[in-house]
Amino acid sequence: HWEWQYLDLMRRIWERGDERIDRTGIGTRSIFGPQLRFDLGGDRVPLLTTKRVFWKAAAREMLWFLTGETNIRPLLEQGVTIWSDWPLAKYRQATGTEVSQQEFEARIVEDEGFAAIWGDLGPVYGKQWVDWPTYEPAGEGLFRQGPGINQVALLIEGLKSNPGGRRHIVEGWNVAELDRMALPPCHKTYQFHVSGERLNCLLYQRSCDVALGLPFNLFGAALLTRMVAAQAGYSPGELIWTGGDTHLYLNHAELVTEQLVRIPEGEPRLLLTRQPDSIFDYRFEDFEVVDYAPQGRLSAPVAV
Ligand code: DHF
Ligand code: TMP
Repeated sequence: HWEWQYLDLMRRIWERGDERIDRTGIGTRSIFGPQLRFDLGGDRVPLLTTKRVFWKAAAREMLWFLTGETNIRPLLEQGVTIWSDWPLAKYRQATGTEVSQQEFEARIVEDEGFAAIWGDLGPVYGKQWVDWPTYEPAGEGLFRQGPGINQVALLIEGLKSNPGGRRHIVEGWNVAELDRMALPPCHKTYQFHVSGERLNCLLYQRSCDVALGLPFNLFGAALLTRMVAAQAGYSPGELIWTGGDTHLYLNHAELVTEQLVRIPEGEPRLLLTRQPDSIFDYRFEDFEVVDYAPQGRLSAPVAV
């Protein structure tokens, strides 16, 4: 079962990872540079069965990236709260108030002006993916903003016109704008590769929270690859995931201990039930996961 790769990674980090102090102050055990491989053929999807993964939130997040949106408001309108902690921390720090997460989220949804100020994550994934900023010379050593670059649209075109290309990349790491992002991108580089009729994807994730982030990131990458393949006219191939600093937070001990005694079972599948004209026209209702009967939910605190 493919999921042993995930569980083995988790065990290896927990038993043999270097203990280190991280940005959040929680502390992690960490290894550098592991890889996971998964075959997306036959509609198979890397969705963990040893705990319930909220794939619907991951799917809505991926669609949100494709809209170019960087404000958490549209996510919250759909009940997706995975990005709330970072704007909330900023708001609490700036105002010195102890607003609850629920109150903060409700205010973002109800108050557009408030959301514009406090709900934005800066130029993160969506912005870089579909509207990477450019600059044009405007004379006298000055520059003005040029038209944004839609990397995802160019990717689809490139895959169709030049299957042998070695430059099929979507990049989130805009060095010049990192300091304006709430979090610099973790799943920062997606490279695609055509092999016969099949489309492979390699995701490089510079930093990976194996217990909370990785299950979402694997599903997200699989969904993106499926949409790109469908739009460029290929069948889904292999998903290869590579991590940089790949870690478990020390306060995830309970989750790790419980998950490592569970046995993977079943083979969930992801169906794309409609073929829209463009990759930007997918709707949440176009995705269906079948044969997913995971073991119970395992929750753990997220390090902010
Ligand atoms: N920071 C850290 N420390 N780890 C992350 O995984 C992470 N992920 C981010 C932003 N910053 C991060 C964006 N993605 C959850 C999952 C993904 C995610 C953020 C949070 C999460 O809390 N998952 C829980 C609850 C899911 C839910 O209620 O929908 C889980 O049990 O999977
Ligand atoms: P860092 O920016 O200091 O590396 O912290 C980011 C943390 O968030 C780190 O634990 C990795 C985790 N993360 C994921 O694992 N997946 C994600 O998609 C995101 C956004 C973050």
